[in-house]
Amino acid sequence: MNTDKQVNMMIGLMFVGLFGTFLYFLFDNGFNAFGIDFEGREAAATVRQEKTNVERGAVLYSLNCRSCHGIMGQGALERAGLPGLPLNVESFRPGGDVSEASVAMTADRFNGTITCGRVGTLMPQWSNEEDGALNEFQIEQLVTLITSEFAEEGWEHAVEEANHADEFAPRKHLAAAVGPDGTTIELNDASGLTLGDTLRIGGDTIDGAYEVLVIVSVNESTGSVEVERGTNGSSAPSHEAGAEVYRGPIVPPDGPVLGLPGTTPPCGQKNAQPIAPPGPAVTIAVTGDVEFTMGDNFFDLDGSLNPTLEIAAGDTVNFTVPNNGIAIHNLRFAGPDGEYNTDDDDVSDPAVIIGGAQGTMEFTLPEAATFPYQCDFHPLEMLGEVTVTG
Ligand code: HEC
Ligand SMILES: [Cu+2]
Repeated sequence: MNTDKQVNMMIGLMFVGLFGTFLYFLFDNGFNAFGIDFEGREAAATVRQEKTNVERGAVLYSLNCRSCHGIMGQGALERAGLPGLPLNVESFRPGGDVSEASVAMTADRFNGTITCGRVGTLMPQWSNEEDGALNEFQIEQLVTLITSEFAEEGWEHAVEEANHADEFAPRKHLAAAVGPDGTTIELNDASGLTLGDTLRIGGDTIDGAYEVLVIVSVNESTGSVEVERGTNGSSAPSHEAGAEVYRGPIVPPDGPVLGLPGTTPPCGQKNAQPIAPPGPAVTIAVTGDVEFTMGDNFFDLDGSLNPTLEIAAGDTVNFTVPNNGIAIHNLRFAGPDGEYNTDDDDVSDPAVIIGGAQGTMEFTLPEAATFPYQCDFHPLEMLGEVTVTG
């Protein structure tokens, strides 16, 4: 080999080496060129870590939180009467017009709420340091489930966990279809059922609504089970043959409310204050454009809390309902039938108003009536009456 050839080869090898280093640099740091978007090693590791945390958060959620916040994390939107607020909410996670700053604030606040609980509500403290069941990493995983860009996958995982926990062994399914009014369901196997317990049909996926049924009587030899339909805040649609039947959802505890007077609330918080206005509610006649403010947790019309609203029959009232609080609220009129969640309800638009946002509701009723109003998320604290005068 002559010297020229050797030099050329050296130069060649040097280029190969440099190019290799360059490729490794790209691999390590990521690049976005020629229509190729490669994340880089570190970014990929961060994504993996976050997805793992979301998944762990979903498992923890299913074990500890779904009794109050629902199988799908949608609280009272999922099933009337669930005491927990919706946590599976788009405005809690990045995307759309939700800024990173607002997600960071949500994450911070929720970390505090989960750690210390919320005085005056059923939300307990979870931190080990406050005698709760979770350590700080687990609390962070739950916050990540709610506020991650991968939250949707996380909530799907939470539903799978719940379904797995609630399925019978061996599994049960409807042996025949049942309509909305049917009070007997036919099961492939009716063994091992307890009178008074609940069953669930539906909710196999995150998009599926579900019904909760109470077991009234069981005929094990035929597989027929007499049930009460559409209980626990659910409604009763028809179900197809083959639909899986799960154990009913875990019942939320009805107490204790955190930090009642005479107890020591966690994290040095103040005791819960009674928020119901003293004495009978004030009656206020409203007409035209009305600002009906919501706080944590009360309605407020010009300084009167949870007032009785008097409206003339046939009059149109345009309510604006700003949420000046931090928790989610809404406004729902039961309508002339006096029952919530029926066709004649009026509900604010949007039906979930987050802190700082506002909703609207137009109301007209041609005839006289008296019925209650409430916030779906705080039905024991945010409630009052509407009198439509003829
Ligand atoms: C005993 C019922 C109950 C359980 C169990 C429960 N929560 Fe709650 N949680 C509530 C209630 C009630 C509220 C709403 C308080 C209010 O009205 O402001 C709440 C509020 C919250 C909030 C604040 C939401 C907001 O918009 O301000 C977060 C976050 C939360 N819970 C997370 C969790 C997590 C995570 C778990 C499981 C580790 C859990 N909760 C278990 C009842 C519960
Ligand atoms: Cu409310």
